[in-house]
Amino acid sequence: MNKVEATKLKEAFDQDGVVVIRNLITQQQLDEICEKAEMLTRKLPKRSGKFSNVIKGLDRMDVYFNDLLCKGPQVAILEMLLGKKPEPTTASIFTKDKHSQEVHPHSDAMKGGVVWLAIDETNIENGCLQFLKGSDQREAEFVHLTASEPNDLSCHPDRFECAMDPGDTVFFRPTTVHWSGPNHEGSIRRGLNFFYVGNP
Ligand SMILES: O=C(O)CCC(=O)C(=O)O
Repeated sequence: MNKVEATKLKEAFDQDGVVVIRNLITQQQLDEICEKAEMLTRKLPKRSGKFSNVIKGLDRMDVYFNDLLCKGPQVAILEMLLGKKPEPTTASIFTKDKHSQEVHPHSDAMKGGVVWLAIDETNIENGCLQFLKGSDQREAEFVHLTASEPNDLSCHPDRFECAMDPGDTVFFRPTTVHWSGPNHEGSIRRGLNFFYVGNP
């Protein structure tokens, strides 16, 4: 990314609290990430119920994910966007292959940044991420939202539907309201999520 592109990206991030970079990670890297994640998650006991499709702490289970969290290509970009060094918290995988696995509108934390890497193609049909642009600058208005309670923001004028191809990566402030709807298709929709919110 050259200086002009970086400046434009930072301007968009400062205005909207969310930006997408297309094709940040190659298919070869994605295949490696998938293989490592599958090896780890296969060993874990099966869970059921709300958010059992989310596996946090991959960085503590395997040094590969810790390296990715601390030294992956997203880190320098996030540093440029935030204007300071990101403080790594955890890496998680969000798998969605069922209608019921929707995540309602919420914010994650008060400071830092979040990076979400698309492993599979994601669109409105299989429950892509959606955002309210600029909501990070209106925290008080959205403070009541929680991921476990439905709140219909589908007609909100600032809604941004974040359809992505594998390797595309979205950067957002934890206070930018976001959610993901049901997976109507049943096709697998995985995202690797890197939190940089310090010690929340
Ligand atoms: O991957 C998803 O569906 C939701 C991700 C999310 O809500 C988050 O990163 O806080």
